[in-house]
Amino acid sequence: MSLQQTLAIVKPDAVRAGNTGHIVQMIEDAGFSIKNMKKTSLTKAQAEGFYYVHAARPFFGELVTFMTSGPVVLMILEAEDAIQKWRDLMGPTDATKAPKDTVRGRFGTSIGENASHGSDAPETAAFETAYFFSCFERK
Ligand code: 3AN
Repeated sequence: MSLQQTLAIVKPDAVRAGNTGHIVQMIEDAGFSIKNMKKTSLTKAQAEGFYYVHAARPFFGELVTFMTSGPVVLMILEAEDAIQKWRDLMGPTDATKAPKDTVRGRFGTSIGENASHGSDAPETAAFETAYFFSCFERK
């Protein structure tokens, strides 16, 4: 497996609760290199575009409302097998079922408010990193 990049988001629930620093520490302790990081607030259009694959899902409106409810922290993480490695560190989507040593297990509260996002495949990682960062910001 070669070096990969993936997009990580600290979601509004975790930023609001003051958990950004704890999550960044978990990321660094796990050996990821943080290639870039920025705090921003997503517009409705940005959130809808980011989650376009879920547009037909019943929870889409709720997801967009939540993702625009406060600031997020966006990061490009780099590591060997970064996509799977970050998903393993986050834990499963439903935070109530996530092990307590994962990001979602520690800081999430439900399936919707689950503290973090991570790309799920090389194609989505390419789309998602480029959605928020230019090629010059990914070196
Ligand atoms: P993951 O982020 O673990 O890859 P996806 O891609 O299935 O999960 O879902 C995208 C996001 O949509 C999740 N992070 C979660 O916050 C939200 N979500 C998924 N399922 C539900 C649901 N049943 N109700 C509310 N929000 C959901």
